[in-house]
Amino acid sequence: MKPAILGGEPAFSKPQAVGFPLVEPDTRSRFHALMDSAFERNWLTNDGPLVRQLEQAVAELHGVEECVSACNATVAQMLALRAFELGGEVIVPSFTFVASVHACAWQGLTPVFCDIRRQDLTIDPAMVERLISPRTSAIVGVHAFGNVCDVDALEEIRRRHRLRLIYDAAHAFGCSSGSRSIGGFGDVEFLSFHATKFFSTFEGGALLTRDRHLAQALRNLRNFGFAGYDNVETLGLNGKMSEAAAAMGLASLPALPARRERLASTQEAYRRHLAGVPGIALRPAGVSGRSNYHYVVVEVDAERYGVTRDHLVEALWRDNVLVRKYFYPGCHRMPYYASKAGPGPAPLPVTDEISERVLCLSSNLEDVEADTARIAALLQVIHERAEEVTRLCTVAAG
Ligand code: T4K
Repeated sequence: MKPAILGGEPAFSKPQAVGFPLVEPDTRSRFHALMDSAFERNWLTNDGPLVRQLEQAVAELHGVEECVSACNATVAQMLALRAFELGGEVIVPSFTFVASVHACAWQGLTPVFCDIRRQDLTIDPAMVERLISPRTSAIVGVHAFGNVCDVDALEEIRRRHRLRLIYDAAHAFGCSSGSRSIGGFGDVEFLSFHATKFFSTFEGGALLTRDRHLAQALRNLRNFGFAGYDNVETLGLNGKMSEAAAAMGLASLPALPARRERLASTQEAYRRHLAGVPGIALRPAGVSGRSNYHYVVVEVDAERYGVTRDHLVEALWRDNVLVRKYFYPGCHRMPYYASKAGPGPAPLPVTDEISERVLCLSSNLEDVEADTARIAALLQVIHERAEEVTRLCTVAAG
């Protein structure tokens, strides 16, 4: 096999994406039937029956009392932060999708960046403790790649310091910590139903909580702050999910168990095929408990592998393997946050190191066994011809 960067034909004729929508033939027909029902009712949004049905299904799936849907996870997080009327500082990991931090900044809160733990890439409770100041009002933990945070340690810190605790569960649909499902941890957790997620409603998200009063406040906030007709009690926004989005969700739900199984076997196949490639380590999924196996995360040890993570990404893209550098750079290194006045964040050595080394592999493969073998073979040849690959990448970069 000759990688495309060395002059070979691309290993894949079609792009192999990291995230991908789940649209089985049955999903389409269910979606169309549900949309027909919405058209017949002539009810397309504003807390419609499909939205309610989806909320109930997602709540039951996670064993939690309340599910409040939203138009996406970013807005869901903003609603949660607003519901608690937070001010001051929020402790948030830098190693996350930038939305987790932006949602805080949009609420006028100051994000205080925290490092992650090497073993599961989730927020480091020991450092959270050190970052708490008199201005701290909340902690946002991120269940990165479906690994659930150290919820017990964070709960203990939150109680002792009387803080709010919010979990970004954008990656963690159906995941657990031991035998405890996500959904009931902290004050509230929020999911993303973006098209590239394990479970999708095109765009969408939801807040899960055990607190009935909080759920009602969130429902009011997502509907412009209305508490009944003509009665605006709070500064709300439009965070509603449409019936079309809910129809997509309801149509997709039955396919989830098979999707999870397929993703689990994809991880397993990658593990087997990548085992012999020097300097490439598949990060374990489900460190905390049950996983949805949606993200296949690989760590590149450039010294042993011979090619840097960035050059590897460049080479794989030439072969139509559209791997992604989730999450690079750490949010604290993004120009918007790095340019903020002030002393700057505390050193975040694990975030800095990990964000230079990880990448997510394609998991939308037609033939799991053959395609993971082909991607692993590409990685092996790129390693064997490291010098040439590096030279060609460097030349291309100018
Ligand atoms: N917190 C965390 C930890 C998150 O990861 C995210 C979002 C959020 C919060 C916020 O959630 P939302 O507000 O979005 O609900 C993507 C997603 O847009 C974003 O939702 C996701 N995380 C993030 C990790 O990935 P991009 O800019 O990298 O996506 P994009 O357009 O490059 O697509 C990724 C791959 O998926 C491509 O290779 C193409 C493929 N794809 C994409 C779409 C949209 C498809 O095959 N079909 C599609 O329809 O951000």
